[in-house]
Amino acid sequence: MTETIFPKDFLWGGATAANQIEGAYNEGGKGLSVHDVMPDGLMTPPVDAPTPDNLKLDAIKFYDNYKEDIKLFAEMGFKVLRISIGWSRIFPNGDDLEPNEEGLQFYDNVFDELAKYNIEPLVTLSHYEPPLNLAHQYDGWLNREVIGFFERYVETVAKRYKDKVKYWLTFNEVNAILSAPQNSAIFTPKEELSEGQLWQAAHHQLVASASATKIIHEINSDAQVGCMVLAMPFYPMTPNPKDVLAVRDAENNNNAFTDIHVRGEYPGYLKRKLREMGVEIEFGEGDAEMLKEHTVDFISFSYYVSLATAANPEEYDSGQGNVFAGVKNPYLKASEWGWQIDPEGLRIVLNQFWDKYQLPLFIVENGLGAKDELVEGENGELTVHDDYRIQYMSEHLVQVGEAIQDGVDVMGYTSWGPIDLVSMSTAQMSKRYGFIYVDRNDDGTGSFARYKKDSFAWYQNVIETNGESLFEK
Ligand code: BGP
Repeated sequence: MTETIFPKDFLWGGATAANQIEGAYNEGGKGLSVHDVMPDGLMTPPVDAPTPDNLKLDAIKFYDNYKEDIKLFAEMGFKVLRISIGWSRIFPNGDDLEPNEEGLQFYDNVFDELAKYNIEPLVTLSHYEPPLNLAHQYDGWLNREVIGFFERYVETVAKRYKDKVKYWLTFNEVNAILSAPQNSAIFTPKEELSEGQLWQAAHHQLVASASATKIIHEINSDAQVGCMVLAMPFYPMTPNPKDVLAVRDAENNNNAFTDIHVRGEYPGYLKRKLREMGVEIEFGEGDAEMLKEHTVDFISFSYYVSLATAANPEEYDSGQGNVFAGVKNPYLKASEWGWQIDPEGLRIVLNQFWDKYQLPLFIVENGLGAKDELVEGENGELTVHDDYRIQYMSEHLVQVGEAIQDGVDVMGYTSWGPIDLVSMSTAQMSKRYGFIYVDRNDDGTGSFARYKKDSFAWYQNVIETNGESLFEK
């Protein structure tokens, strides 16, 4: 192939999470995870026990259909598939002493299936699905003891999959713990939590992330471990320096997490913020050394929206994201769920990360949640004409190409939900991201059959041409 903008070993693929695709919530020895009792995602508080209206209990039945689904990913030419390991499949209660062999076997099967097609797994250790028991017995990551349970889980899977998995991510969107603590098994309502408690829980995850990095590196020195943050550029509403400072403040809330993962210590602006809030983080023995000595190999992030902000945000309309909100940007259009669409924002974020850290970057989530209509195609097959999704993704990928030309080191791109899955924040099926349509509706009806959308062939062509098709007029 002639020289292309995207590097020749660029990792093209898609990204998923166990609780949003697998289903089989009580099969194979799996324990309940927090989303098994969150029938409305983040919209309403968790309930006591699984209820039939919770679409995640069956999700899209990847647990049963993984071979068929991986075959479709291979047909698109995927080089990588991001999955998460359901922690409660391996340690049903989180605090068990021994792992569940059936759960371990399931991921062995998935990795073996991927290997058949030379698809690299990219594995998230914790994607918003900690065992429910950790919420009930410990209030999740608020409790330092959970670090030890997580380490046991990480050691188990890192050993088991040593020869099958090279790329690992520790916590999905680790910075989101401040906004959506229930995803970290903290069921005390957010209104009742102090800033100090939220940052202490974040500290526990940061230490656990460094410890996971250490464990994985010790078990396999070729493995690469990345942090995963929810990335989002903020823009000032005006050139007023006060608004520009408000942007720095908003961005630093996210930057703190990458700074600690990459530089191994709390940055000055965070120390100051905590001091001014009267918060003193309790560092356990060895925490500072753990953070310092076990930094990450690369940075991965999700990117869906940018937000604007101002020194006086209450004077403007608010903008949306699934876990963060800000001021609405008058220059951007929004998705049907109100998320503002900003392809250039992706180039900006890539450049910001690269300028700050000079570490390889991996875009591990990006995509458009939209309502799709299943229609009859030219040859009588069922399909979706999702030109809106193709447009969204082309525009974003072109900006990735721009960033690469700016000199940014980008390892890969995994679009969110390459196959329709259950939404994290709203728990809907109708918020579809996939290249593959799954016949399942918000009321739970549907055959679970898979159909290729127009975007399927489009992405296949993008991968086949290593991105060059994006630039053809
Ligand atoms: C990210 C999560 C994913 C995913 C995505 C889309 O924050 O890491 O799990 O779901 O957002 O959000 P939603 O599913 O709410 O549309």
